[in-house]
Order: sequence, then structure tokens, then C-alpha cells
Amino acid sequence: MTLLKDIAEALIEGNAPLVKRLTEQALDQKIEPIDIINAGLIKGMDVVGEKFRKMEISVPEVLISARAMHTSLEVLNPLLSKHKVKSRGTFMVGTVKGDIHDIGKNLVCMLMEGAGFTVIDLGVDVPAERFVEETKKNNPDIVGMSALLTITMQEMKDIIEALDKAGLRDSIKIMVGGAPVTQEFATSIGADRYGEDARDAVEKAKELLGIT
Ligand code: B1M
Repeated sequence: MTLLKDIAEALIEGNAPLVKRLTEQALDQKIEPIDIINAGLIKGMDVVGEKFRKMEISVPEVLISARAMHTSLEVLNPLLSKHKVKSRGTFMVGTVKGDIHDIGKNLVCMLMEGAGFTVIDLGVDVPAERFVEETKKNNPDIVGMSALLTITMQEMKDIIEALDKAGLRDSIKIMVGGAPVTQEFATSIGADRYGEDARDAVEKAKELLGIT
């Protein structure tokens, strides 16, 4: 669809006002928010990531595209969470220590909220001790961790160990996700579920809590 392609292109250019305008146009045309996210925003961000990898663009340009994505997500967020029902459970999540990537985590939070979960977002660069403290304080049903760097995904193992050491492991379910994370890795560190993307994270959360 041309409009979704235009959104992806405007995001690659980092043109936030245009991304916002095209998002609104897409909604006017009754395109589903989740399709705008997947076929517009994430498609565009994949290209940005590829250019970043090849060093065709640098950090400031990536941030400009990230800001454009955020502008669109601000428009879409109220629509994703408009069908709020009684809380289906508490999902607490953070990006692990050493990692400041939060776009994907924020997207997971939005869809979780939209699906009726109470979301506690710990933000980015969250150390294991804070995961432990906040788990004690908030008593969540699911603790989620996000990592975008191959070096920081190792933190997830330490967090699970810290939760175990604090005697909290058996009272929670653990979900991990982020671009470098795989099912194999999730299994190897003892997580209960791996969420491939935001939509899958919601499905896995429902599965974990026995919600049909
Ligand atoms: Co960074 N970065 N970055 N970056 N960055 C990547 C991740 C990278 C793959 C780029 C590349 O080389 N191609 C690369 C990592 C290489 C590696 O380790 N394998 C990289 C690097 C190297 C770095 C720096 C080290 C660069 C530098 O400074 N030299 C640095 C590290 C900073 C740090 O964290 N300490 C850095 C910095 C940045 C910016 C600050 C410029 C910016 C982040 C802005 C922000 O997040 N606020 C940034 C960005 C934007 C990216 C790319 C381009 C895009 C990430 C993104 O937002 N994708 C990224 C390349 C890429 O991934 N294509 C890259 C869109 C988002 C919707 O997808 O986050 O994957 P994603 O989330 C998905 C799923 O993974 C899943 O659901 C989401 C929605 O579908 N998911 C979960 C995520 N969390 C989940 C949790 C769950 C379940 C599912 O359950 C709990």
C-alpha cells in the first residue's frame, strides 16, 4: 500500500511532521494501527538499521528517525489502548543495564496496555538489583526484559539469577525479547517465554497467564 510505503520513507528521511501527517491520513483511510506500525514504521526503521550497520548514517540521523517514529506512536497509542477492560494481570518491563534502546519495549508496552494488562515500565539501563526491588514492590505477574545489543542480552541471565537468589523466581513468569534474542537463548537462560515482536509478546503473556 502506497501510504504505508510513504510512511516508511518519511521515517527513513527523519521527517517527523510528515510521518505524523501520513499516520493521520492512514487512520482516516481506516488502516489498522498495527498495520501502520508493522508495514510502515518498523519497515522504515529496519532500513534505518541497515544503513546504520553499513555506516551510511550515524547516531544523530538514527535518533531523528527514532523521534519521527515516536511522533507517530503518540498518535497511535490512544487507539491501541482504547478497548481497556479490567486488568488481565501486571506486566513489568525494562531495558536491561547498559542498553538504552527503548522503541521496541515501548511498543510492547503499548500493545500490552491495549490488550488489558497493567503495565509498569522501568525504563532503560535497568540493573538486576532494580528488577529485584521493583518485583518485590509491585508483585507483577510477568517480568519482561528487553535488549537490543548482543553484549547486553547477557544481562538477562544475571537478572534471572538475581530474581532466583532473592526467592522471587517461582512467583513470577519471565519474558525476554529484543532483536538479538532468540527462542534458543531464552530457553538457555531459563526464561519462561520469548516474545518475537510486540504482538507475539501479548500472545505469550496471555499464554503464560492462561488467558484465552
Ligand atoms: Co542502536 N544498535 N546502538 N541505537 N539501533 C542497533 C540495535 C544495531 C543492530 C544497529 C546495527 O548495527 N545494525 C546495533 C547492535 C549490534 C549488536 O549488538 N548486534 C546497534 C548499536 C551497535 C548501537 C550503539 C552501540 C551504537 C554506538 O554508539 N556506536 C549504541 C548503543 C547505545 C546503548 O544502548 N548503550 C546505539 C544507539 C542507538 C540510538 C540511541 C541512536 C538509537 C536508540 C533510540 C531509542 O531506542 N530511543 C538506536 C537505534 C534506533 C537502533 C536501530 C537502528 C533500531 C532499533 C529499533 O528501535 N527498532 C537498531 C537496528 C535494528 O534493530 N534494525 C540498532 C525498531 C523496534 C520496533 O524494534 O527494538 O527490535 P525492536 O523491538 C521489537 C522486537 O525486538 C520485540 O518487539 C519489538 C516490536 O516489534 N521486542 C520485544 C523488543 N523488546 C521486547 C521485549 C519483549 C518481547 C518482545 O518481552 C519482554
